[in-house]
Amino acid sequence: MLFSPARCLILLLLFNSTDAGRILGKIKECVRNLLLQKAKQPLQHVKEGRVHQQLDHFNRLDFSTFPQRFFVNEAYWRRPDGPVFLFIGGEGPIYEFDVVAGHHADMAEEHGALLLALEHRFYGDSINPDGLKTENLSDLSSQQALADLAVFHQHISQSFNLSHRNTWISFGGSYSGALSAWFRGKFPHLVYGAVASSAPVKATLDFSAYSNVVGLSLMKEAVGGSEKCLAGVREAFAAVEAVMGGNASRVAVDFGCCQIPKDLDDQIELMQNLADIVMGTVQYNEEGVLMPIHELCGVMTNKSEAYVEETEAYNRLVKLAQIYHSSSEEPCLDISHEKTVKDLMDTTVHSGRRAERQWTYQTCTEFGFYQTCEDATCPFSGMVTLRTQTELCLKLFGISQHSLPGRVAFTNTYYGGDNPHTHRILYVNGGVDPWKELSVVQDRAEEGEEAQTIFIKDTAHCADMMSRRVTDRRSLQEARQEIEKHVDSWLKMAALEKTV
Ligand SMILES: *[C@@H]1O[C@H](CO)[C@@H](O)[C@H](O)[C@H]1NC(C)=O
Ligand SMILES: *[C@@H]1O[C@H](CO)[C@@H](O)[C@H](O)[C@H]1NC(C)=O
Ligand SMILES: *[C@@H]1O[C@H](CO)[C@@H](O)[C@H](O)[C@H]1NC(C)=O
Ligand SMILES: CC(=O)N[C@H]1CO[C@H](CO)[C@@H](O)[C@@H]1O
Repeated sequence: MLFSPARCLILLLLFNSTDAGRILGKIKECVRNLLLQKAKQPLQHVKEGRVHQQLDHFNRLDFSTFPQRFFVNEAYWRRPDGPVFLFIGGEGPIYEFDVVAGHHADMAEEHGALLLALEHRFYGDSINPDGLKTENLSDLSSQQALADLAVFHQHISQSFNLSHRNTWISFGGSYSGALSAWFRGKFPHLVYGAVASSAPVKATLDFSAYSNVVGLSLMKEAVGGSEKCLAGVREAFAAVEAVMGGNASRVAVDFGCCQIPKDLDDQIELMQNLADIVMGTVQYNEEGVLMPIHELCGVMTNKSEAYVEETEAYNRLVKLAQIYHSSSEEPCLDISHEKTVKDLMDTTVHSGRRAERQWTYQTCTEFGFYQTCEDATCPFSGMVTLRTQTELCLKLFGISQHSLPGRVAFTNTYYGGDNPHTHRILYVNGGVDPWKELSVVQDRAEEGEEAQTIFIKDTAHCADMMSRRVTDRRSLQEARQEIEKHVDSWLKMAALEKTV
C-alpha cells in the first residue's frame, strides 16, 4: 500500500455525515480526498473567485443567477501570452489542489500556463440554497455546464487581459472528461485542444458492460487477477443470495449490517453495496484507497487460509467486507433502502459535499450509466436490475422509466456518442477501467490525421491525471509522455497559426 487508508478514512468520516449513498460513491470521494492529502505543494498561490452565471442560458427572459466558484493559480503563468490550462469540474466539488497538483499542473509548470478550475453548476458551492428542489434542478444539465464554460472563458479573458494569443487547453476526467471533449467539440474557437481522461462520452441506459469489464479485470494476470479469482467472486455472490433467502439474520450478522435485510429493497441494497466493494477496487485499482485487485484476489483465492469447504466462497466475501468495514470506521453497513431514498429526497443544501441527488438527476435526464447485473456475464447479484435502478427517477423526480431511452438517445445525438467527428481531442483510457467501454478507444483511420486516442493496457480510472510518481507502471509513464507530446504539439501549432 502506498498510502494509509486510515488517514483517508478520517476524511471520509468527516465528509460522510450527509449522504448515505453507495459505497462506490464513497470510494470515489475518498480517492479525491487522498489527492488533496498528497498535494504537498503549497496552496498559497491559489486564488478563489466567483462568477455570476445565468441559471438558464437558453431563456433570455429568466434573469436568475447563481454564483459559480473557480480557482486560479498564476504561479507558473508566463505573462502576457502564456497558455491557459482549464481543469473542468465534474459531479462534485472542486478543490484548491485542482490548480496545484496533477499531470495538467505538471505540464502547466513546463509551459508557463495559467491554471484554472471551474466548479460544475449545482455541485460544491456553486449552487443556490433552493437549488436541490426538483423544479429548480431543471437548470442542471451538461448543455448549461458547457455554456457556463463559455461565459467563464469570457470572464477570465477580461479580468486577465487575455487575447487570441493565449491558447486554451481543457482537461477533465470521467464525466468532466466528457465535458472537456464536448467543450472543444461545441466551442472550438474557445479551446484549442482537449484532453479527455476516462471520458464516458457515449450515454448508455443499461451499462451492463460495466460489470462485465470488472469480471474481465479480475481475470487479468497483469494486475494480479486470475480465472479462479473471478470464479470465487461469482460463487460468493451466489452463496450470499442463497443464504439470504434462508436466513437473513445470518447475513446481517456476517456482513455487519445495521439492519436485517428482510425486504427485497434492502436485500438489493446489500447486494449492491457488496458489489460496490469489488467495483471500487477494480475501478481504482492501484490509485485506490482500499486495496488493489491483486489483494482482493488474494482474499478470494488464498489457499493457505483454512475455510470449511461448502461455505468457503461466502466466507471469503465476508472477509473482504470486513476489510472494507475496518477501513471505513462506519459503525455498521447501512442497507436501508428507505434511508437511501430519504437522503436522496432531501433538498436542503446543508453542505457543499452533496452530490448524489444531483448526479442521480443527471443520470435520469441525460446519461443513464446504470450498472446493472442482469446478464449472465455479471459476477454479482442479478437482483440489481435496470428496473430497480431507474425506479429512483420516478420516485425522486417524477421522471417515468419509459422516457429514459429517448433522453439518453438525445444526449448521443447532441454530442455524437463515441463517434464524434472532432479534432484535437485526446481520449485517454485504461484497460482495467470499466468506463473505457463508453469512451473513444479507437482512432478513426484517416490519412494524415493525428492520433486521437491513448490506451493504457493495465491502468484503471483516470490514472493518467495524477502527477508523475516513481512507482508508476511503465505503460502509464509512457502514456503521460504521449499526452505531453500532444499538448506540446498543440501549443506549437497554435503559436505558428498566431504568427501568420
Ligand atoms: C488590463 O489592462 C488594463 C488596461 O491596459 C490595465 O489597466 C489592467 O491593470 C490590466 N489588468 C491586468 C489584470 O493585467
Ligand atoms: C439464523 O442465523 C442466526 C445468526 O447466525 C442464528 O443465530 C440463527 O439460529 C439462524 N436461524 C436459523 C433458523 O438457522
Ligand atoms: C494468505 O493467507 C495467509 C494466512 O492468513 C497469509 O499469511 C498470506 O499473506 C495470505 N496470502 C495472500 C496472497 O493474501
Ligand atoms: C433560483 C430559482 O430559480 N429558484 C426557484 C426554485 O423554485 C422555486 C419554486 O419552488 C421558485 O420560487 C424559485 O424562484
